[in-house]
Amino acid sequence: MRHLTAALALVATATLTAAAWDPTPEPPQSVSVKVRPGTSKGTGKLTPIASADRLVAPLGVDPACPAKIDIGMRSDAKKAAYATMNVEIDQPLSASRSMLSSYLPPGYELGAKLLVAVPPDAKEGEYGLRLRTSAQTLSVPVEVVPVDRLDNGGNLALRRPVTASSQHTNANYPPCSIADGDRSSNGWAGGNGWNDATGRAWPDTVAIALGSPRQVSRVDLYTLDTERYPAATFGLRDWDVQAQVSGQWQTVAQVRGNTAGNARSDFTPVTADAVRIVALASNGANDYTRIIEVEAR
Ligand SMILES: [Ca+2]
Repeated sequence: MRHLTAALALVATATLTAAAWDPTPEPPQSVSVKVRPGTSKGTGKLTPIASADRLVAPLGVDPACPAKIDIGMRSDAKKAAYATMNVEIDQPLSASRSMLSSYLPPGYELGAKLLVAVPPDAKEGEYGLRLRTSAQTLSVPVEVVPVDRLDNGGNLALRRPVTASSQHTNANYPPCSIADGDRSSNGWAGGNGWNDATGRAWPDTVAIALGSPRQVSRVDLYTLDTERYPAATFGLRDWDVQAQVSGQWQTVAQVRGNTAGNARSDFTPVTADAVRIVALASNGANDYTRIIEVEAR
């Protein structure tokens, strides 16, 4: 049980660190391996698993916010054993790990986040990602697409360039994470949200360039909000929504007294080159700005 205990200890360490008053910083992404119990089918197989059957990896985005997918393996062995899965990816793409391994009891799943980096000179097209155990290979096609041709679901901010007034020394809170398409607070401290670097100093700003002038009439902001870190304590409270129109920033909406995980602002349509959040106050805990995602429509 030594390896499983070690893996569980890593999860426990992450939880303990997160329990501190200041949720910043937390352990790096490389330790986010999770073991989940289940019932073994007793087939003796070790099955690779992935959270999606394909991965879209945008081309030309900030390398601090690579494409990501949950991968793992499931043991249907009769007895506990040391399990290994190899991760292969076609060049010139690169993956954040080449292997996943752990001591796994029967019926258990091991999961981890896989980051897929696309170099700026990569050609668009489909690439192979293969998750290989001794029993089976799972292929997950990776589609490399320029940002202009991403299916953005109407969100004009998706994968566009982000600039912030400050950046935390911990690299797990990059500004580009507020436009990476992941609204979930569960990825906090795992590269899925921006934490500014100036506690108790306001305002903080974060801007998303839209690539070209676009009509915008709605901005949705997702702030940190989990059971452990509720928005009413750790989230953003007061902010202005601004739009850059012909080079000038205009305030188009204001949010005050927010205690929810997300807030929608609707306003008279403007043709904007960029949208910006001017953060004015958080709900107390250490007075940082913590934003998970900003969407513009
Ligand atoms: Ca995000």
